[in-house]
Amino acid sequence: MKKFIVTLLSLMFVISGIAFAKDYEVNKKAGDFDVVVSIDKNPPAMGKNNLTIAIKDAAGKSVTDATVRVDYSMPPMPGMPPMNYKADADLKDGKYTATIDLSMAGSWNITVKITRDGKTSKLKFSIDV
Ligand SMILES: [Cu+2]
Repeated sequence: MKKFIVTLLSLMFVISGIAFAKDYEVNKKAGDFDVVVSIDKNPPAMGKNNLTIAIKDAAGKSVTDATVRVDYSMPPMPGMPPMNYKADADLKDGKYTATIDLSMAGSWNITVKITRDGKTSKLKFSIDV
């Protein structure tokens, strides 16, 4: 009986582990683009978080010829100056990837800037760390 409970518990652990492993996902428009931003930590955590940014144009075609940058910032708090960082995204397997390093717990504002043909479109969201 004890063995059965242990098996059951470890099985539950595995199942919840799988449910937890799903990326944090933001699905939004940036200008005419449909953008899906996935973060490999869910919820996003202090330290390094890897972002994958999938971009589609109005026709539903993957965009791979853009320049993508991620700006991330924390608004000023008492005793802390405003923090602003940027990360350039690289194209990998048809998607853009960037790593952000969150140095502090709290609310962070993320802006994804997509530049193509001299025009920049932005997408904004915030995360709680
Ligand atoms: Cu802060």
